[in-house]
Amino acid sequence: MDLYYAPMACSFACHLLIRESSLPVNLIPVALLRKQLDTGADYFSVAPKGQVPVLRFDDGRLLTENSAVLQALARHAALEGYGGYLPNPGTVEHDELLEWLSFIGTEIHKLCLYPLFQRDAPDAVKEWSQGLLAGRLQTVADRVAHRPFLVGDRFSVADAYLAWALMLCEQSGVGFQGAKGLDAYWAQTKARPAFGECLALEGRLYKTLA
Ligand SMILES: N[C@@H](CCC(=O)N[C@@H](CS)C(=O)NCC(=O)O)C(=O)O
Repeated sequence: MDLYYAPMACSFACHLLIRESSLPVNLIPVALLRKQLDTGADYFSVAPKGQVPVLRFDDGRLLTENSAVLQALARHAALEGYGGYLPNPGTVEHDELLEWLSFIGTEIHKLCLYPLFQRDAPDAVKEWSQGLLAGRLQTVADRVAHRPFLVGDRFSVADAYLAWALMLCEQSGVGFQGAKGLDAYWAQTKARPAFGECLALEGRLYKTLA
């Protein structure tokens, strides 16, 4: 399997899950602004949406959309003996996992962070999306204020997606917009060895590719 990813982009969540689970996946960096691979190939020729993440299975099938890719990676990790990143369908935890993936994907990622970091977004749009971010971050903070994980009792794909969003807020200087209750959760997420490895690798790559 191949994962197309871009440094510090939302594909960080997939990269993190791959390192957490030791799933053997080739990581293929994309220069997202130029829509180019390091071979010089046009990224649109691989991925018509021009976005990351994209997962390519060994039979050539492509899967896009972070929530779908994260769940597919977690299912493959379980088949390889590294389960637990995705609760079983039909359980309360699975319902809650879908709820949080959707909240992070739509409310935090696309509503707030995407416009905030789009170079061509008008300043008024950036201000508006930053204004909304505080409330969205407070919603996740309320959830994790007294628990180590978003869902159930172990790190899941929802925590991987949230880890990316919080990492971007912190690294960019946007911060947590006054959201209260994230400190313990964020400290233990950042302390995960796989998180540190992803951040170091993507931080280096960002300087050359972005
Ligand atoms: N709906 C997609 C959105 C993915 C997305 O926004 N990816 C961003 C990076 S965080 C991207 O590829 N941006 C480049 C672009 O939109 O042209 C998903 O959930 O995976």
